[in-house]
Parts: sequence; C-alpha cells; structure tokens
Amino acid sequence: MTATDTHCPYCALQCGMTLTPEIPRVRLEPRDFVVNKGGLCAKGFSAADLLDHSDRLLTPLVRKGQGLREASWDEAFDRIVDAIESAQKAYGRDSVGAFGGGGLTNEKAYALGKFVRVSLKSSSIDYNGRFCMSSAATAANRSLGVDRGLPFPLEDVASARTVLIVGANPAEAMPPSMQYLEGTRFIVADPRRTKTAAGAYLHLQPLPGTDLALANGLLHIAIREGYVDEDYVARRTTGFEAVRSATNAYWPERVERMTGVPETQLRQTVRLLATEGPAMILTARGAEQHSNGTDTAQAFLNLALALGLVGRPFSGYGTITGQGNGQGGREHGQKADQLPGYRKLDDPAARAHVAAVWGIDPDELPGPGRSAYEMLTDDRLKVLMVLASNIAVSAPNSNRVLQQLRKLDFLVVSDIFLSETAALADVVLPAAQWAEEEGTMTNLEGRVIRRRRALPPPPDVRTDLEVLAELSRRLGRAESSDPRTVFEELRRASAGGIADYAGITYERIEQEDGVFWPCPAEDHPGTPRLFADTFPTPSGKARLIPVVHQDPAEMPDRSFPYVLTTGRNMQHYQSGNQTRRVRALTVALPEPRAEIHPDLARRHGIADGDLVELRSRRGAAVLRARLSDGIRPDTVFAPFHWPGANALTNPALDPHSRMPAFKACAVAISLHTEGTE
Ligand SMILES: Nc1nc2c(c(=O)[nH]1)N[C@H]1C(S)=C(S)[C@@H](COP(=O)(O)OP(=O)(O)OC[C@H]3O[C@@H](n4cnc5c(=O)[nH]c(N)nc54)[C@H](O)[C@@H]3O)O[C@H]1N2
Ligand SMILES: Nc1nc2c(c(=O)[nH]1)N[C@H]1C(S)=C(S)[C@@H](COP(=O)(O)OP(=O)(O)OC[C@H]3O[C@@H](n4cnc5c(=O)[nH]c(N)nc54)[C@H](O)[C@@H]3O)O[C@H]1N2
Ligand code: SF4
Ligand SMILES: [Mo]
Repeated sequence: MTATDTHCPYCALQCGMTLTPEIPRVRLEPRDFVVNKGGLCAKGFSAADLLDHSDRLLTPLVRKGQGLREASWDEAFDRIVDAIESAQKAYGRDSVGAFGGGGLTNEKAYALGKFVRVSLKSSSIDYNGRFCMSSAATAANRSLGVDRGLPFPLEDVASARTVLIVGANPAEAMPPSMQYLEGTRFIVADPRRTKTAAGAYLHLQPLPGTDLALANGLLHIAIREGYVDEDYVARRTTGFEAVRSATNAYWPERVERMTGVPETQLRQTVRLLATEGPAMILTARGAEQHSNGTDTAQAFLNLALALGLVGRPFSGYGTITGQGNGQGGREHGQKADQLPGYRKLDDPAARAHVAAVWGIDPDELPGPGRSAYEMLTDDRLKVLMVLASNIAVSAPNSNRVLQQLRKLDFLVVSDIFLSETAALADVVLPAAQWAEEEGTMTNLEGRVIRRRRALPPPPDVRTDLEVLAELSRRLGRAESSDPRTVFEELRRASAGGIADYAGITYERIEQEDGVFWPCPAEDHPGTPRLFADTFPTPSGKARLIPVVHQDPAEMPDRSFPYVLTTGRNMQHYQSGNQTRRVRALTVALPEPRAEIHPDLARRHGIADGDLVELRSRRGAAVLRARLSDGIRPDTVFAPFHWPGANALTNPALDPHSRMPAFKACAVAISLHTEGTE
C-alpha cells in the first residue's frame, strides 16, 4: 500500500500527516512538515476515524414527509434544478443562494463563487468565514491594504522576544503551534485562565468586549512614555495624529475601570512590547467576534504600527486564521462582496478581468450580496445550498436561523455526515472527504499547500466539484470537475489581484513545502514576508485609523446579569458534526461544560457537575457546570461544539465586517432542577 503525504482535515495549522490505506483501516501518522514538525493534536491523530465511520452519508437523500429516504443522484439533481428554476422564475435570481465554508479547498471555494455568480446569476452567497475572520480581515484591508492572517511564517514567532496574544487560546485551538511560543515571553489577554494563559509570562484578564479600550489604553501609555517609533510613524504610516487624539481619553486608571486589567499590568505590557523586542501582537476570535470587532482589531494594529513593529524582522501584527482553508476560503469569491484573487465585486476593473476569464460580459456579473446572518434571515431567500457548514449549530441566534431554514422552499446540504443542518434539508448530498480528493489549501501563514488523495471515495459519493459541475451542466453551462483544471483557471482569475496565485503550480507546492502568495509568476519565489519596504495601499503607507470604545451591543442588567462568552475546547471542532462522532474525542470530552467561577456558582447554589440553565433574551440552554477559579466571576464561558450555546448568542453585527457578537451577550443563570444528578 502506498503512503500519501497530506494534511489534517481540521484547523488552519494544516499539520502534515501521512496516510496509508491498510486493511481494514487507514493508518495515519504525523509527518515532519515545516509547520507542525511532526506534531499533531488529538483531533488530527483521530481524523482517519471519519473515513470509514458508520454514520457516513453514502448515498443522496431526499425528503419524504418528516423523514429522508435514499435516492439516486439523478433524482437528487432533478429535484434541486427544479427547485432552483421555479424559485428564480417566481421570485427572481437572488432568491436562490449558497452558503460555503472555510474548510473547502481553494478549488471548491472558487467553483462555488463562480457557480452562484455565473450558473445561478445570483448575488446571494456568503460563507462561514463571515463568522470567523471577517473583522480582522476588514481592519487589515483598510489599514495595510491586504489581509493575509499572518504576514510572516510561523517560524518567525519563535524569534520574537515578546508576543502579545489577544483573545486566542492556541494551546487548545492549535496545540502544535505552541512550540513556536516556547522561547518567547508571551502575554495573554483572555477573560479565562486558559491553558495558553496558564503558561504565559503575564495574563491580562479583561471583561469580554473591552479589548478596544485595552488597546487604546496601551497606546496611550506608549505615547505618554515616549515609546512611539516617531521615525517609523513618519516614514511608513499616515493618520497618527488623529489616533493620538483619539487615545487621549484612555488614561490608565480609566482603562483599568473599563477592562478590569490593573494599571501596573498595562504599563508592564507596553514596556515589554516597546523595549523587549522583537515584538509581535496576535489577535484571534476573542478580540474579533464582537459588534465592534473591526475597530478592536484596528486598535491593536494602531498599537503595532505606532511601535514600529509591522514589517520589521520577527515583529508585527497578525491574526490567527481558524479553519483548514480559512485563508484561501476568503480569497476566491465565496464572500458576498468578492471575486477571485481577493478582488472587489464592485470594482469595474476587477469585474472586467474576472468576466474575461469566465467568458461572460462584465454586466452579467451580479453585484455584492448580503452577509451571512442577513442572508440566512431574509425572507427573500427561498432556496439555499449549504456546502461544508453546519449553520443550525454554528450561526448566532440559532432559534431564529432554524426557524428561517424551516421556512425555506428548498434546502440542499452537502456534507459527509447528517449534520443538524442536513437533517432539515430537502436534499442531502454525500460529499467526498479530505483524504479522498485532490486540491489546495492555504494555511494560516498564507502558504498554499497540497491536499492529496490517499484513497478513493465510497462508490456512490461525489466530490463537491463534481456536484457543482453537474448542476452547472443541467443549468446550461459547462464547468470542469477536475481540481487541477479548476486550479489552473483560479490562477488566471487571481492573476494581478491582491491574492495572486498566478505563479503557483501543484508541482511547485510539492517541491517547495508550499508557496506563499502573492506569487505572480512561476519564476517568482512567493512572498513569505509582507511589508518589509512598503504597504500595498495607494500611498504605500499603512493607515492608522482612530477608533473609540463602544460597549458590547448587549450589556448585563438586572434580568441578565452576566456576560456570556463562547469558544472552543481542544477535543472538539466547530459545530462538532465531525468530532462528536470520534470515540477517542467524545470519551475525552463527552458533553459541553459551562465554565463558572465558584463565587458566581455559590450565589446560585450551583456545585461542580450540576446542570445549569443559561438564558438570554433569545433562548435558553442547559449545560453541566464546570467550576473554575480561572474565569472572571462576572463571565460565563460555553463551547459551541454542541447545539445550545448559539441559542443564546446575540446576532448584533459589526457595522464594518457584519461579524456577529459571538463573544459577548447578557445571560442569567440558574440551577436546572429537572434531571439533575
Ligand atoms: N480544538 C479546536 N481548535 C480549533 C477550532 C475548534 O473548533 N476546536 N476551530 C478553529 C477555528 S475555525 C478558529 S476560528 C480558531 C479559533 O481560535 P481561538 O480564537 O483561539 O478560539 P476561541 O476559543 O474561539 O477564542 C479564544 C479565546 O478568546 C477568549 N475570549 C472570549 N471573549 C473574549 C474577549 O472579549 N476578549 C478577549 N481578549 N478574549 C476573549 C476565550 O476565553 C477563548 O479562550 O480555532 C481553530 N482551531
Ligand atoms: N457561539 C459561537 N459560534 C461560533 C463561533 C464561536 O466562537 N462561538 N465561531 C464561529 C467560527 S470562527 C466558525 S469558523 C464557524 C464554524 O462553524 P461551521 O461552519 O458549522 O463549521 P463546521 O462544524 O466545521 O462545519 C463544516 C461542515 O462541513 C462538513 N464537511 C467537512 N468537509 C467537507 C467537504 O469537503 N465538503 C462538504 N460538503 N462538507 C464538508 C463537516 O462534516 C461539517 O458538518 O462557527 C462560528 N460559530
Ligand atoms: S492543530 Fe489543527 S491541523 Fe494540527 S492536528 Fe490539530 S486540528 Fe489538525
Ligand atoms: Mo473560525
């Protein structure tokens, strides 16, 4: 049996692994790839369990009354095309839409964006990256002119001396990445003493939703104490004076009151960042998934720019991308306002370039569509195709989203298991998995890598590319289902764009341990490090943009006195549709736990292991309590890997990125009496 080198199906670290199809099972071994250097987490180690899992979807399913029954592909396609055609006839083109995912390969993300704009001629498309990366991406685009999560290879982190990590828990979200932090002095800002925070040099414990005030407070101190790199600011940035005035009001005592972070810790953080370089600032979802997420990411960017960090060796600002192809997934056109190559759908030159590659008139391209939550809750959407996302569990305010999914005329879901979303569908399509297909992924560093086929899919299972090509054919357009052919077209469509893949080939990726975009030509080396000399903005300079703190869209009050924040556990992945089926992982963590401080628990008569009910203005969820003195007494944490947490969350959207406030809403808590052990 031949061994195939490929990558983990889960997160953006894209750890290298080797698969050997053996009888009866596929053997999975860690691989010494440059990023993970042989490391894997428990999810990666057990990923082969997904391949021959007894729950796998092995044939299309179609709705029959309250249930689903097996059907042929032909019947499934017939039903889908009928639904598309009748909805578009009755309600217009935009009544049919798609929802994609950051787990899709570049080829599939590209093909999905093209399918909706060209074959469906609809503007209705968005994807789960809206719920993930959109705030940091919006801030980076407007400030630096480009959004590549880490603008440097991960190995640069190991050469930094001070790293400020805001709202990220890599020890659980990307365990093998911790090797790069080992030799650094890292500071963690997190309302919980996470596994990451426990190993930190300094742990700042802000109230959820106050990171913007924290960042402005740090910059205020940097300015007062003379740490601003005046020369860098003058040569490489614009807008500093406005930011200086905007941070005037963030004096340390006030910031301590707003965030709960003691003034001494604020001063120590600034001193370390400014004098113990090289220094980096990294943010992730804890800072970004807020109704002011874009401005919060901006505030940290402002700080990094004022200290002269961005573009310096082993220094800078980055955001930690989440999903397997979270980076590539946001470059090739599954976002509502975007065309391949990270082009803008409302830019005439971009439209002309992409339309030429697609062989259509630019006027035939629809305009920008609505963002994820807005599209999912809009009555004008009648037919929805979901590829690689379990929105019934992962979208905010899930009761509202479920209600809307049930109201649709027709729902199509492509997945590998019957997710909570697929269970509501009119047609379910069984998709081939990571190890059964070819394609490319772009990891958190902007490194384009190869996903390789180690074994064939089960006989009646198809790849998403095959599904999109067949649907296009039935709608009157020929499209390729071959990943290499699609990638060749993607290269041309992205050429000259911000995320330029024109010089990247499958062969180069193999020879070079991946290729970093932008890579405009085959003889171009790729771009591991951005911003050394210039920024891709019109002036060549980075823009500092003044931002002011705003309270989270929903604040605690008498009825809902605590702040709920949500996030991840090491053993489970996202909506849990994959990892909740892996035995080793469910044995390690069988059910969601609400993290509660013992003081808060005592007030409500709650003991460790009790079932508690959390209530917000939108819904309720029952979880088992885990008492921990590592969390703030005014904050409750719940993972979203099971249905429940998102019944509570607030869909208030950031005005710039349309990111919902997953990380801060107001809840009440009480002991759940029924069924308590
Ligand atoms: N095990 C596992 N790993 C994963 C995933 C998974 O589902 N499971 N998903 C992948 C994906 S898609 C993503 S996006 C990444 C996410 O990776 P992370 O962003 O690291 O994960 P989260 O747990 O969502 O949030 C990080 C931390 O933010 C803290 N936090 C909450 N509210 C606030 C706040 O207001 N301010 C601050 N400063 N911190 C706050 C939480 O306590 C939490 O510890 O992980 C990736 N890796
Ligand atoms: N409360 C709260 N909610 C959150 C977050 C949070 O921190 N708190 N985080 C948000 C973030 S950062 C993210 S990224 C989202 C993620 O949330 P989801 O988008 O729901 O993520 P997954 O659970 O990974 O869903 C991927 C689905 O695709 C299937 N799948 C895997 N590979 C393929 C494939 O190749 N083809 C097809 N067709 N299907 C495939 C999987 O089985 C799974 O059902 O959740 C968001 N929701
Ligand atoms: S860290 Fe991410 S990529 Fe690496 S093994 Fe774990 S889930 Fe897979
Ligand atoms: Mo994510």
